[in-house]
Amino acid sequence: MGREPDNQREEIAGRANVTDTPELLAYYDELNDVNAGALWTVANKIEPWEPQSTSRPVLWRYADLREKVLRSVDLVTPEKAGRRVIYLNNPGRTEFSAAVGWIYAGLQVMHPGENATAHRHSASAIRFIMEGSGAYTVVDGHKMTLGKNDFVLTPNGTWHEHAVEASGTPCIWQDGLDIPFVNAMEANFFEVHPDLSEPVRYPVDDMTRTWGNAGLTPGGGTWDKGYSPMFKYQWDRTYEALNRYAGAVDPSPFDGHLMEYVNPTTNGPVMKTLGASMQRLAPGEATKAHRHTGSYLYQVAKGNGYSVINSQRFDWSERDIFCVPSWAWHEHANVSASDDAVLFCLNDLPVIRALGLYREEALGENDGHQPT
Ligand code: GTQ
Repeated sequence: MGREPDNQREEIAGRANVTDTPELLAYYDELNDVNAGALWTVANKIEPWEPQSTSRPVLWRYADLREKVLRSVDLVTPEKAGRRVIYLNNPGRTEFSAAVGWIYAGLQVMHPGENATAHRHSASAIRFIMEGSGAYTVVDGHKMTLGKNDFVLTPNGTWHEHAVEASGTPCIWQDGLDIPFVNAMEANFFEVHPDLSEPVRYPVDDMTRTWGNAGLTPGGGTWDKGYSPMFKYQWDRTYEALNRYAGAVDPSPFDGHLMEYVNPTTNGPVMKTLGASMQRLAPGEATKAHRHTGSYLYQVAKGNGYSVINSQRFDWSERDIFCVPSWAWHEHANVSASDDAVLFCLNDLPVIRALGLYREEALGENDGHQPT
């Protein structure tokens, strides 16, 4: 059971290299009978030389998904579904309903006048708005209007509900949660709000207006929760910040101009488990290949280009989503000669960094590009 066949032996000092014998096989059966096993039968598998992600690099084209997502509106109500979401199912991670690594993601669709009931859970969530107008989310009584490319937090333990105003249009946004991770930690609780909804208790978008003032923070303000009080990061300001940054310093050869969303009270990640960034590639810019630990789910916020992930090329355009599994080589290119390309990225870097597991490597000494 779970035993390495002989061919997983490695002829390297310090690695498991035991030849099966009838006596050993009988011994393994005896160990199995008492819920035990010999380490050398699994060692080379459970201690790989380097991370072995089972996630596949995948591109989810919006052109393929959009019509299917919209069709769910005719098939189920949000009341019956709880949340009407089509999730991204990485073929290597179907067992965990993960898009990549331990990250879940889905596309949630809501029509004007519809709402999803208030709930809270141990998992932390983000929204990234894809299309439509009139959508809003209420997080612990703070109502946030949702516009295209806005980035919104629903930290773990906060009550949240989503809706689209009757005067709005059909809306689609990406949900991203650490559900697979919290389940892996066997720590996931879920509660439906006793009233199915929470009253709005603050002025609309108050958290962004309070905490989102570049370089200025409320005097004497105290915020000691483990997540950012700025629940919504608005696209226009994000894009402006990226452009200011790009005008001030040279791009990184690996990332172009990349900025991380931060908790304004700590300058650290927005939540304890999930981080996010926005990355600008100038017209014609192509990055060099590198790889690092952590799982990454990109959404194209603007522009057209391609990424090469473990030597596989994926061509993308606005609203497409793709993943870079842990330790996969990757590089990005903007194919436009006149327009910039901007990539939103959800990741598990806060966990990787907090646990001391971050590692990074550049490809080769030459020009640093992978063969395709
Ligand atoms: O709205 O918090 O796509 O709990 C999946 C699970 C969204 C949410 C999802 C969830 C949510």
